[in-house]
Amino acid sequence: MNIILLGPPGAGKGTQAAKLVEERDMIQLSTGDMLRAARTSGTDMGNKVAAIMDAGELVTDEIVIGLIREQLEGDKKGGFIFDGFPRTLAQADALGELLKEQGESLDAVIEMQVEDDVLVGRIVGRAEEARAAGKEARADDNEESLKIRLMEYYKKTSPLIGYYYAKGDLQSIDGLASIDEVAGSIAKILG
Ligand code: B4P
Repeated sequence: MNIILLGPPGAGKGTQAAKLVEERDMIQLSTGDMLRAARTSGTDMGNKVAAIMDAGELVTDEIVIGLIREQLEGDKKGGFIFDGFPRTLAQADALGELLKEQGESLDAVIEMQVEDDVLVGRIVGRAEEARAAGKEARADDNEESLKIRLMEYYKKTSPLIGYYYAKGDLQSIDGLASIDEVAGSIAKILG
């Protein structure tokens, strides 16, 4: 089973993907995590990526599609959870092609709906929690970068809702509920 978790920053995509990995032996492909790993590599690509992410903008399609392509060639276990990918129409088209090349298909696109003011509260809350624990907060977890992340989402990612709806793949759920309730809604879709 291959699924996409779609939603604005802080919608809980990473949180739910981690639960699915535990419960269903699926593979989480989080482009956010891959890019955060790349930025610590000290390479030219890593430095370029760091500046884009900290500003809250989207990294280029070419880089992100390349990262996903590499992962699809490995072990597939219980299937892939695409967490934070695709984020543009070009990425969605590329994913369709990549899955076809692997003889795979998409089983569901789950849109997690959460209002903007709640997203701001979650992201700022995560940054405060990290600092309280003596850790460094994510460089893009601040109100200024979040404004840009939300603008990027509405401009470049939200068109994917119509794209997958037209293909008959879209399922929308309430992402405002508790983490366990959201997990329950996803479980109902996946069966
Ligand atoms: P990501 O790492 O994908 O992060 P995100 O969208 O901010 O978070 P997510 O929705 O996973 O929320 P989470 O579960 O963490 O992207 C970061 C950056 O990477 C992007 O801005 C971009 O620059 C770059 N990037 C990534 N993918 C890209 C792509 N495909 N193309 C181009 N650029 C790309 O949850 C957030 C918080 O909410 C947590 O504290 C969590 O505990 C809390 N929470 C979650 N669910 C909750 C619930 N139900 N109730 C209460 N709190 C909840």
